[in-house]
Amino acid sequence: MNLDQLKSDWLGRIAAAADEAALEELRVAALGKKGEISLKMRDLGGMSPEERQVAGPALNALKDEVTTAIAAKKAALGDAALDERLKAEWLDVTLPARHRRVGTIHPVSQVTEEVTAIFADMGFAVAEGPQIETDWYNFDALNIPGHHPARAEMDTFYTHRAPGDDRPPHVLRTHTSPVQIRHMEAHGAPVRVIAPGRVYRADYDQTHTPMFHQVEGLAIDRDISMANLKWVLEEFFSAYFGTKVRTRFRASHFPFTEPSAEVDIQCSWEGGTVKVGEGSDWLEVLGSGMVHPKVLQAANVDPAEWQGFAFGMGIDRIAMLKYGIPDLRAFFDSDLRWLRHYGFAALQVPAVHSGV
Ligand code: 2U9
Repeated sequence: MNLDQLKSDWLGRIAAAADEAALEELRVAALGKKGEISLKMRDLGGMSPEERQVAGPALNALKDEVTTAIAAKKAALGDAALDERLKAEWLDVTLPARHRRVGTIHPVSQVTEEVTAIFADMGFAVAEGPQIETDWYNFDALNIPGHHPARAEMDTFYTHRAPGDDRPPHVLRTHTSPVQIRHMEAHGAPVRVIAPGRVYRADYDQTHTPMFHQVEGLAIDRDISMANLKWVLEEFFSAYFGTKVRTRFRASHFPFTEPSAEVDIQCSWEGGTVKVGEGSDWLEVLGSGMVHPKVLQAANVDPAEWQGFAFGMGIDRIAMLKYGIPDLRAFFDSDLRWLRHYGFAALQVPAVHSGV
């Protein structure tokens, strides 16, 4: 047998293999169980020892060479296939990214976060409740009985009742006060909560929208006074506006507080713009007072043991003041240009109010 011929035959066929499948076929044909080289190895058994001594090592060397050539060809075919893929599948990472519009945080959301963080710092938790209320929670519990002019003044939205359904109608809450009644009913005293959220009044002009946002606060304990109220409010406004803000209390009247006070903050008017925390003018921003004993009673809190203050202010209003937004109605127009201009980035920026 001519091993040199056999070797150059196989090496030539291996070198010419077009792909990995063809190469595998060659491997089986040469080295498989019934492969040409394997069969020749089997023939060694029929040889004389002298013949075998010559043919054995020569056949083994041939087998090794063919095995090595197949492995080398396999690696070369793999490299070539990878080169082909790399050529076909390239990606230009320097191309500009596809433009994506990013949303903004609405000023009302931003300010609600700021207000919540400042009051949280003073130990106030956030309470929430339904926006559709019974007239008991919205009015009666707050010492606003059926005949009280405040019910008419508030321009309340009433839900529709089918003819014959004589249950009292529900209302869209006109303030967040019912939240605090529910909170006292559920948890009793002492209390330290704020209630931010949407409220509804049938009113629409340059300074009123039928839906707006309030934050109310309630602190009930054994010895809470108007002095605590004044400190908390000055602390709040100073943190919110980022400068020392003085407050002025004017006697007022609300059904749910006694005594009651409207609160003004110090400001200046120059060139048609208002600046908070400086000057000698005053701007009304808030209503407040000591919670009326009848209101505590309605919420099952004993007014002989507990007392405290409450306050309420418009979130939209203080957002306009801090961020110089001129028209309230634009808040709820969903105009993208307005939202991009007055909206906030969703990044958590370290600040007094952000808790970072
Ligand atoms: C309970 C008891 C009393 C909340 C209060 C005001 C005064 C007030 C207005 C501010 C501007 C509403 O958004 S606004 O129009 N609010 O003047 N709110 S005292 O009194 C409460 C609340 C809850 C249980």
